[in-house]
Amino acid sequence: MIQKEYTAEARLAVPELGAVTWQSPSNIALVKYWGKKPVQLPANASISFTLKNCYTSTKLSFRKADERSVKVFVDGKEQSSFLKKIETFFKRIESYCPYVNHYAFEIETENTFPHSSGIASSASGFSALALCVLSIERKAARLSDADFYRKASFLSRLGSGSASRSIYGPMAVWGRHSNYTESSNDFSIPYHDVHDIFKTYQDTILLVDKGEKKVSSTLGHDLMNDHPFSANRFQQARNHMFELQKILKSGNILDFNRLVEKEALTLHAMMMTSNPYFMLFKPNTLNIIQKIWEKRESDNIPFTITLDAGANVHLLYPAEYKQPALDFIKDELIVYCENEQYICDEVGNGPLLKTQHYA
Ligand code: 2P0
Repeated sequence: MIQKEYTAEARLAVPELGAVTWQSPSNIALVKYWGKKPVQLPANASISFTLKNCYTSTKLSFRKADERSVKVFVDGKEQSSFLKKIETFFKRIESYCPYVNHYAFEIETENTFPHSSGIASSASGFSALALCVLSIERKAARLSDADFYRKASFLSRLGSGSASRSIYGPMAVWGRHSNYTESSNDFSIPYHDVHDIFKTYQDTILLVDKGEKKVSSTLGHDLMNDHPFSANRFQQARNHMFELQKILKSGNILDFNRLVEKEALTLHAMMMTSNPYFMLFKPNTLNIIQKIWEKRESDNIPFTITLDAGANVHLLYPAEYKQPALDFIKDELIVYCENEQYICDEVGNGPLLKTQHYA
């Protein structure tokens, strides 16, 4: 279904040429999106921390042309391997942004985090690209800021579901949930009803395995369609969204830890029990989790782990525990990280417009 409110006029006076650069962050889900319906609609609502240091910078240059063409440069080198996903994105958005059919595009993109590090680059990458594309429309259509970000989230979702959440900081909710006013399956909304402690949260990402994933997230989502536990899982996620709302407001870290870890382990349990089953955990994923749980017990530090669709462990904690956390990582966890690598990140405020010019 084409939704009229997201559709630009076909005869919009968009610029002849120009270039725009956006910086957009990755995010880490606390209640996970795992399972979807066509096109890019979530089976359950999800909520995430927007990150600060892990981001994609994308410059989109455009010049009017008879038909669309796209070139992609990653770290300055032309890369055709991303073209298929990007073309699918343009195909999905062309009914909402008809002007994309009449430009020659050049996309220059780079990430602050290492390539193939297992950090979700589709979230930062597609949100940055969607923001660039929509910037072409913004002036001509006189979009308000609120409408601009909402449509950017809508378009990002069509590139990658989790990308819709990267548009807003410090937290974002994607998917309709009766307890979250104005939440929608079509786009994310910013979430601010959060105790100050959670606004200081650190996310240190322990890189266990930087290799290419054996099973893509898109396939993992598909496997939820015939999953024997899917109905229970989606109900659990809905309940978790309800419970987390109260926890975020109250600042109860112990309840936060229990819920966030249950979500992470359930995500991977779904993978291990789908048909065909698969496992993204590595031995060092478990080694790290065990060590963190022991440390939490012995030193009474409120560490929490969460996981994305991969082997890396996200260690979450309030900023006041940064030094003990970094000491602990250096002393005890780094041995389990590939090439001793980890990334220090924290909750951030969302995308930034870096440059723009139009003619
Ligand atoms: C999430 N993940 O909520 C979940 C948890 C990974 C684990 O969304 O097919 O790249 O592009 O919509 O968004 C990763 O899946 O999937 C993901 P598509 P996406 O962040």
